[in-house]
Amino acid sequence: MGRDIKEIRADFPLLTDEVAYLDSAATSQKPRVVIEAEKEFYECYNANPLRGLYELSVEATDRYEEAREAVREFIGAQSAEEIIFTRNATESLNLVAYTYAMSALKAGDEILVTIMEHHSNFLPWLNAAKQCGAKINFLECDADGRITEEAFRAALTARTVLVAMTQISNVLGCENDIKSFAAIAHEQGAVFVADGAQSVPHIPVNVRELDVDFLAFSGHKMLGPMGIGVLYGKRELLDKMPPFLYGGEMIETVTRNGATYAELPHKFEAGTVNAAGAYGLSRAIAYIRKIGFDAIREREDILTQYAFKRLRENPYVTVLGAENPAEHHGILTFRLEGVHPHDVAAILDESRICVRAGHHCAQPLLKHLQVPSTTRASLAFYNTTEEIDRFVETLGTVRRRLGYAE
Ligand code: 7TS
Repeated sequence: MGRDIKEIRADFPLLTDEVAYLDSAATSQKPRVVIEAEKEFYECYNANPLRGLYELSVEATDRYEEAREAVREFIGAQSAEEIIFTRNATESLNLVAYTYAMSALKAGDEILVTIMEHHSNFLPWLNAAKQCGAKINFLECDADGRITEEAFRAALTARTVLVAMTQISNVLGCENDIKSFAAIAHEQGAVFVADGAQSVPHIPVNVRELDVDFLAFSGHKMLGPMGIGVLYGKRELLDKMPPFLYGGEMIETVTRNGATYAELPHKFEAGTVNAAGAYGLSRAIAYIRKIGFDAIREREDILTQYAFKRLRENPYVTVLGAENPAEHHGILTFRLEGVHPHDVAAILDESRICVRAGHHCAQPLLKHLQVPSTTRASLAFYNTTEEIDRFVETLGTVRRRLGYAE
């Protein structure tokens, strides 16, 4: 990384020595340039975008559309019309479920999801399947999160209409080979929906290279503001899909008993949009680009390796997933023998160490792995080995504090 970690941390107002923030998989911290971008939008460009003909509204529109172009370039989409702004990955996935899936599914059709999906990439499909009389099939993984090509081929049937799969698991940190799975799904004529919520912030994701039909992700996990998310969709699919939400800004003409709808992407962006959020996201993308994915990956790998090594010093800690730290993308989900994860998180919180405890919105996976609930530390490039030391050392006191001999 070209820049010193101290300098990088100074870009993030909340990253002080007091707090050890180890919950970036839930939401990342924000650099000052992103926080200020939202303020700048409201101070300098605020008007309702896409509506007014006056200069200020045109400027607001320009900032919004520039952000769309920044996202397009970032994920390698062919055209900006394939980038739909939503609130978050959850809304992006629901958009596809309510529009594409509900129009395409017939009774007896099948949707294939993996067992490791976040509830946001499972419940929209379950709901669509129930509404249409379709069936959900599960693709199971092993304890390391691995899914083989053979298992995938075996789970696909002639009736599989759609496959939904995360690129990186928010619990195990493992990466699915989206490119291969999407190609196999296409051979069978199924549409492939990738959940990029945990991958887009950490690895380069190119939708044309992966050849996915849809990709969903959230701005807030990739240094951007909360309340802005993205759905990428292939133009030929988006064109055929009915609108998701109805109202202002998504129409061409409206009569007493009908309407024609706006062109892409506006067909899917009903009501006043989150232009300040989009502007903030474009600044987040610029920040990530400046640091570079090579440097991000290198640093996150070093930190993950270090955290693994230190956690292994504690004989009561079991880390879920692969043995190899490089397969974790900064995600360390663990159990501390004899202690409820909520107690682990509460004790760590007394020392201002932020981790997540519970089921991580992936209950089917925890059930499959036969793990009741866990604690998760998730790292980003801005973390330090000192924070990891503080975390591991405090974790080392938890059992004694709860009355165990060691
Ligand atoms: N998909 C994955 C893989 C996720 O990890 C999350 C959020 C979502 C979808 C939903 O994102 P949202 O921005 O729409 O909420 N994951 C987590 C997590 O692991 N801890 O808190 C939120």
